[in-house]
Amino acid sequence: MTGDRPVTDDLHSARSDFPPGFLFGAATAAYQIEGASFGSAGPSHWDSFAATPGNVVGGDDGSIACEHYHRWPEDLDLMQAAGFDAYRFSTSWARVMPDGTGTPNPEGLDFYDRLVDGVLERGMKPYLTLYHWDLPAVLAMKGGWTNRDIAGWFSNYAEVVYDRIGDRVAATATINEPWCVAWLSHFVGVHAPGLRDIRAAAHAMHHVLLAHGTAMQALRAKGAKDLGIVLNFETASPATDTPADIAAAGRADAIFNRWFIEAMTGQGYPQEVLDGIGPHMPAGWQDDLDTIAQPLDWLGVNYYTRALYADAPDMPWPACRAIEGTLPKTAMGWEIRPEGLREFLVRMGQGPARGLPIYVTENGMAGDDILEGGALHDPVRMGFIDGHLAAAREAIAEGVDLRGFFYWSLLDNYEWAFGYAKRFGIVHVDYDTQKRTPKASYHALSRALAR
Ligand code: IFM
Repeated sequence: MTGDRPVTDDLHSARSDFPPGFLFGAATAAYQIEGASFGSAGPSHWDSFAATPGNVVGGDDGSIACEHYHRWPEDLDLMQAAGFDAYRFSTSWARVMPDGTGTPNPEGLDFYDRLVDGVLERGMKPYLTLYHWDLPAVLAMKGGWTNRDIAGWFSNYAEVVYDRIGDRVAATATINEPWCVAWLSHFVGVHAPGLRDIRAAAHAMHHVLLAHGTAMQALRAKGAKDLGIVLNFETASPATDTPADIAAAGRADAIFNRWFIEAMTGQGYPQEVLDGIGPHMPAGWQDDLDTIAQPLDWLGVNYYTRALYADAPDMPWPACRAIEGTLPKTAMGWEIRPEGLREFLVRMGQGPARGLPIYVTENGMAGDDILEGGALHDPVRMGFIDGHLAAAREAIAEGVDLRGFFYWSLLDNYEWAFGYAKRFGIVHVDYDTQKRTPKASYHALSRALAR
């Protein structure tokens, strides 16, 4: 068992346990599934990051991935057959605009046009994310997210995508997981562009929000509706109840869970983070706070796990050391703690996102999945899903305006620095043959959606 629930063949939750109109979906992202080598896409900074020895397990890249670029009808058929209501996907900036700016790639726009129509034809709602990390390499060479010009580059790209498919998508998120775009990629250094530089990180932490706000303004000016953003949240627990560890967890919480939502909802940046990165911020950042605080129509919450932090006075700011926890873990080594989902939904719904519809835009786990006799039994994932659906129901019972739940991910796919070594899908992908095999969790979810 896991996810704090006993495992049976069926999930405990059913569609009928959720409010009428609640959306169930699955999520993917362009670079992780499409195959970046198809359709005249330009190179992205993930291609160059992956081509650099030591960055990605096995040196894997997204050039072929799940070949969704060609196999999307089969993948959407799987979604439809499971009874999903919505498909969350991303457009690739490098596919749409190989040069980052300027003339779009007609093959790229045609692909997303067909995809959106395919989602609609199958009776599902398309949920678009404009940026899920495939920054055109040419823009990375100009400093990428550390360059203030990215606000204009991004909003031009957003307008191009809107002009082509904006009339048919149910909702649009500007950016997926700005914490990963900025902090994980420029401070921790494990995602492209792989920097470990507090000044670059501070600039990216600000510019990712400036780009969001600028694109929101540009899209609104075109009449776009249902605009939001997808943030990832991770519980930051103190390793002990000492004041020092509690303060360390507070710093981690401010970086991960407060910086983005507080700025976007007009509260400015948390002082706990400015204490560290303030001296490295771009000049005049205060003047951008109004642009950043554009009204949102909805908030996407991605939740996977929690982390434990101890004070580390021997280290520079933020002087936190991650401590291994003792809860059951996924194949990523991430602790399984469904109550964290309820906590974040309530924290957002009763706090900065009060009054906004909220979606769980990602939740899922990587498992040690093995195909046996053409089938894949993944009871741990079923327990994980069950536990998190129960947490979502509890949040709704506490008054959170939760409108939907997207499982991450539909397919096993390219898990960034882990290459193809981690499998999050409810559908198994054989990367040699591209054969898709629905896992037991897919079938269990499908039965739950029919009940
Ligand atoms: O695969 C990623 C996804 O791209 C963004 N959210 C977390 C997932 C699992 O690591």
